[in-house]
Amino acid sequence: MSAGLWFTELWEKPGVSFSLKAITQLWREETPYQCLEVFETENFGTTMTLDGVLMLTDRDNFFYHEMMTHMGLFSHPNPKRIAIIGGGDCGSLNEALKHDTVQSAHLIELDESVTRAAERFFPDLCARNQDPRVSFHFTDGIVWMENAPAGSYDLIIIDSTDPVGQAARLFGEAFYTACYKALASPGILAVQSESPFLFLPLIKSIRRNMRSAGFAEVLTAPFPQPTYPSGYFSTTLAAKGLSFAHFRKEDALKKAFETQYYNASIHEAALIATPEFLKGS
Ligand code: SPD
Repeated sequence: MSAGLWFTELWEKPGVSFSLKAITQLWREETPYQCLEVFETENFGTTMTLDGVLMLTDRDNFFYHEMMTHMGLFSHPNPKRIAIIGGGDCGSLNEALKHDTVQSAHLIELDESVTRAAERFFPDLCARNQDPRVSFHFTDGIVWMENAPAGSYDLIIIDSTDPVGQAARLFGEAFYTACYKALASPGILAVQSESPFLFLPLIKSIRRNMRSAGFAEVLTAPFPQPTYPSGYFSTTLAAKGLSFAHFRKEDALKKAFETQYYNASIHEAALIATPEFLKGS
């Protein structure tokens, strides 16, 4: 044990916790939706938590945001119109806007306070917020997708919190059906699908729900995420009118922007190197 200020995220089920040594608490706000806190930590930089659950740290958010965005963007032949549901910290938005093909990016976040805090404490993630391709919509993402014109997006990214409370609906068949309709063909839905090690039944239900919603192909790509429970996370993608086997490998190989984790080989590996325990779901 060691003294000082620690942030601890505790999960009664499956009985795990994760802690980061903090230097100071920079912000605490009861928003209309949740408790938003920002800490300066000893080794992971600035960290945002929502209702006691870690959302991102300066140091390791690149794994998550790069895999949540570039897998889908390089799997689509010409992704122009994208929507991000959640993702108010703007990390996924920042990555997606690195793609020149993107002509419009709608960020639909329920809690505006998350974006305001990100602008203040995570300026790097918000570096592209003034890009003319971006529009912010602080409203319910489920209602937004239910009302979206058919075929209006090429890629929808669900950068949500965990499937607890209201957010659980973002993992259900009804929502995926609304996304399916809002997607053009070809079109891709990319969702955060939690830890394959701790929450495999959830991943199976996500994949099942995607298929029931009409998506022909589903791909789960695991990746490291040191500060999420188990240190292992995943994104699950669903395809409408395309196959994940044919991603834009050449474009990924000569991408005109830097990444810290994603590259063409990581992408290819996700297609061919499925861990045994993830197969068959
Ligand atoms: N267990 C936490 C999972 C949170 C996933 N979303 C993080 C938001 C980062 N943009």
